[in-house]
Amino acid sequence: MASNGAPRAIDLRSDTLTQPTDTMRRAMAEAEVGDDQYGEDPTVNRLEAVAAERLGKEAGLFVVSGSMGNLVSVLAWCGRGDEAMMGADAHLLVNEMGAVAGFGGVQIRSVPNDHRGVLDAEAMELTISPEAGMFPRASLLCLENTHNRANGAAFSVEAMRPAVGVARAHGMAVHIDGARIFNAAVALGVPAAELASVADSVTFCLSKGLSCPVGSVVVGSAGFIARARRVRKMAGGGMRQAGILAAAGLVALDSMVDRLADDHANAKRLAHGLAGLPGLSVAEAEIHTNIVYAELDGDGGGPGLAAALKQRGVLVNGRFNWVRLVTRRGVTAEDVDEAVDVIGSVVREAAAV
Ligand code: TLP
Repeated sequence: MASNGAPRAIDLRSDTLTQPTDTMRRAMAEAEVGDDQYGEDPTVNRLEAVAAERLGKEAGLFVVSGSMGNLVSVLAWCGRGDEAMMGADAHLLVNEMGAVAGFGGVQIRSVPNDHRGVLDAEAMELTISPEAGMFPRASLLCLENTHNRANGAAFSVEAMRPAVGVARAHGMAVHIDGARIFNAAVALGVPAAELASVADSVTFCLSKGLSCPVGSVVVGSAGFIARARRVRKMAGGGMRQAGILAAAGLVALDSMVDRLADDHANAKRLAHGLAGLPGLSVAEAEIHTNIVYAELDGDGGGPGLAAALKQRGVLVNGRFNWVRLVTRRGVTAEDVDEAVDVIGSVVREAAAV
């Protein structure tokens, strides 16, 4: 039961729904704080330093969200009219309100990515314009690791190398939207710093599987972070006694990374359960982190299935012909089994009519 007496929903809409832990709440209450815009919040300063160290970079910048981290990164690398190249399914392109164009005059140049989120390096090569008077300048490549729209695909350094190689050959900087880079690191069994090593900058989120209430961190060289800090201020993202929030981030980096493996095991369990159901396709063998897409036969059934499941207490996101299910702290293996039972009964009923 939920606290209001209603039956508890199994909420698989996103890992952004994680609640802060008791340890986080205590750390937040006790955090030593100061005015971050004077560089005087010791807890923010510590979080930025720890995050940079974990990702193998010189410096870090605490921002309110993953979207803001990507925005300040792109604007710190690109001038107005420059191109930021990325896959057609990139979160930065599809889900971030066109912010880099809206605020920074940056043109997004999309290149095809396959269903695993892998960029077509040949298409990149053909898309990058020569350095001549009438073409936009391709300044930045943005990768996404894990890839949200590709069943949370995790990319090793080897998997990122072809696209990065093209970018480097053309003098482009490389940014990773690593909202879930720690999921990638855990799934691949490598340090996050190894994955970050191919890039000049990385944004990662504290407020998803890592369970913080708010926040992301951008990391990169000291010079890049100084530019990003100015853009953050321009975007209204300067903070004051933000150590209250950063304190949760320190707890997350210290103690919430390894447990992401539980979410990955639950996602595999979920994909296995869904793969046997009629009318749904799930790429079971491709689930390595915490995101599962189930495609419906036919067109446009995603929102209808999400609405039918909501009636039965299972919350998922549905668009077009798919539903997305995300595992996270607070969703147990039993919840997964129950959700599969509910989804099974709904799709079987639909198949029977
Ligand atoms: N993703 C959210 C929604 O916006 C879709 C989710 O529920 O998955 N990069 C990636 C790869 C993301 O998945 C997200 C959030 C972000 C950036 C933006 O992070 P926030 O929500 O903190 O701005």
